[in-house]
Amino acid sequence: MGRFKFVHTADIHLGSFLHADGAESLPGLQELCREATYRAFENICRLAIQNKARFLLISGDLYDREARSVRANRFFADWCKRLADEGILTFVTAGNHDPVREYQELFALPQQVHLFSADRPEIIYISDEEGRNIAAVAGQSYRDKWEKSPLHLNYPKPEGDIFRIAMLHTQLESGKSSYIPSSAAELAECPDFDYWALGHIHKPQLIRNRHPVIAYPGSPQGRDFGEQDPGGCWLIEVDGREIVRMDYHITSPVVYRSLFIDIGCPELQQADSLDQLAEHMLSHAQNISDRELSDRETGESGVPEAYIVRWEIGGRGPLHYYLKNDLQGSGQELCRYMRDMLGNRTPFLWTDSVTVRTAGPVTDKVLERHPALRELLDQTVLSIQQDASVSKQFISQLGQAWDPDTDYEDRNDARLPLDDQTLGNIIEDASRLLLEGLSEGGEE
Ligand SMILES: [Mn+2]
Repeated sequence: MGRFKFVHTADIHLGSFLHADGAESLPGLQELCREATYRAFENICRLAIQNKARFLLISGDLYDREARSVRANRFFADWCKRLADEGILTFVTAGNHDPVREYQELFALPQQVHLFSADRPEIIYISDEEGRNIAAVAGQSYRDKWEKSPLHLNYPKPEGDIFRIAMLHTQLESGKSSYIPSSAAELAECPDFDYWALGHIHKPQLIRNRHPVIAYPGSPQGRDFGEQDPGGCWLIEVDGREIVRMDYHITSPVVYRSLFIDIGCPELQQADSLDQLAEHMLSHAQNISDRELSDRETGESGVPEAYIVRWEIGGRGPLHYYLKNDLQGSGQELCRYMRDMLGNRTPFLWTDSVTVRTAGPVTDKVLERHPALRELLDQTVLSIQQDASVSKQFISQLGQAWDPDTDYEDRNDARLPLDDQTLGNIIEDASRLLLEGLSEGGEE
């Protein structure tokens, strides 16, 4: 029985540019935003080499339609050669962002690389140094940006008592999915495979931790605030038909993070200037990156190198009176200050934006004095959150700018995505304005 290691990645979107507001003012950051997906892939290849992996699996979306470039092709070809020199095979299935119809490698790839066909399912056998088969990998590529048929149902059945892998780029949604309809239960029941190497969902997830194991590696480098977890890949060790070890390794040089500061927290309750708020933000930033670094036991050396941070200042407290006359201006000034203070440390932390959405403590007093008003307000908020028809009516009144369909793949860039958190913020702002209006009208 064979003992070997392999690496599983997907959704690299090689060549994509990371977005960070104001990055153009800092050449080092702009460079990092341009290089991050390349660096993440390089970290994956180095991990495979260091651990003497037998092969690397890329389960779709190696490239991104918009970002595909001569450089991305060259970079991939170069790394495939280095992997091949180390005896490491590379298996690629094309996904919805790099379907075979648009797929073209501009540089020759070594024969140790296999791109699965879109015409039919294939199965490839992998042998050890003595020529004995140790594993089989089944897969099929997307031909077009949508793949509505369950390709995996036609995967050939592997032969022999060896480790059997199926690669699949799927949303893991049964029914009418445009990205290979399938379900976790269906994959788990399939007796033909020991490991489902999935791709498409950008968040790392171990869907099933017992035989057959089902896992998404996630995107090795997030590209915006919708992808806040540090990304990486799976390093898996197999003995015969069993996975004996499975570790997630962080590979992303850049991590996106939303941070919330509550002006009602004990440290800020007595604050009497915006300096104290700025200081509080600085110490918060320090704690975040320190904690992240110490937790990162399986991270590759040198990652993450940078955090791109979006701050939200909220809650109720006296600091509101220092902010309220110019909420937007306060946010911009705090943003400028944080960029100046945090740009020169390692890992460095870049402030993308600061949004101020605070309320004065007076609103609490209004509510205390009018329990019926509190109840009415609470009821209204609850019914918007829980009653689908009320929620729909409320959203329709917000106007055409908002798009409640927040599916990552089919997003309409001309409209603003209205996710649950944004909707919650709008409701909170409306409640605050209502209460402030009441208190200014003599209620205090
Ligand atoms: Mn995809």
